[in-house]
Amino acid sequence: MKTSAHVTLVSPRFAHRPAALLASLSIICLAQAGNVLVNGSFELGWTGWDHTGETLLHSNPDFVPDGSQSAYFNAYDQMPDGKVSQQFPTVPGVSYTLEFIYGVYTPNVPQTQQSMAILVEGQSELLNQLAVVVGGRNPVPFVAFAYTFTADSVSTVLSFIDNATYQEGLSADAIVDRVSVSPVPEPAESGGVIALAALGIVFSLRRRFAK
Ligand SMILES: [Ca+2]
Repeated sequence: MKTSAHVTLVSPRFAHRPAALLASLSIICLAQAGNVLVNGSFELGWTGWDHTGETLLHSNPDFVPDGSQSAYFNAYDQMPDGKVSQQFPTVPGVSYTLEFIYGVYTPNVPQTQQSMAILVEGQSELLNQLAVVVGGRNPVPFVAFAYTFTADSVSTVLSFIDNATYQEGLSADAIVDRVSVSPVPEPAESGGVIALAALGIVFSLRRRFAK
């Protein structure tokens, strides 16, 4: 199973690094252009998503890193058993980038670490990772995560599963937003860039020999 991951802190450390934030957002925007998920930012409620356990939609701007709604896990100190899933079409053999924002609101116990299980299943299990963050408040320290997986069927299911214990879930709520799954650009597309570069070299050589 070939997977990779990177995380990007969205706030608040980017506050003094606007260029880094811009670069990060540019990458995310490019990836979201080919998003195969429906309603990845939960702006249409649960449309496209299945949800079980302690999950709800939140519209308080403090808990919404993208748009006007987010998926909220384990509110009101309930058992952290929430699961949010979406089934989406895939092309076997094609690699996809999964991106999302995850944060934990800890009003009383800052610095509490929590994790969310990330599961991607086609015919086989394609991705099984724990996204780990440190909670906080004012603002919630949201983190952008990215993983890649390669599809093995025409239909794939992505699931976010609250991984907190009951004790960890007390006074700590998880938030997921801006979820996207986008195909990784084919080599042919990057090949076009290489071809353009080669044309430039040929043009340059012609000019030199023409003198
Ligand atoms: Ca949203």
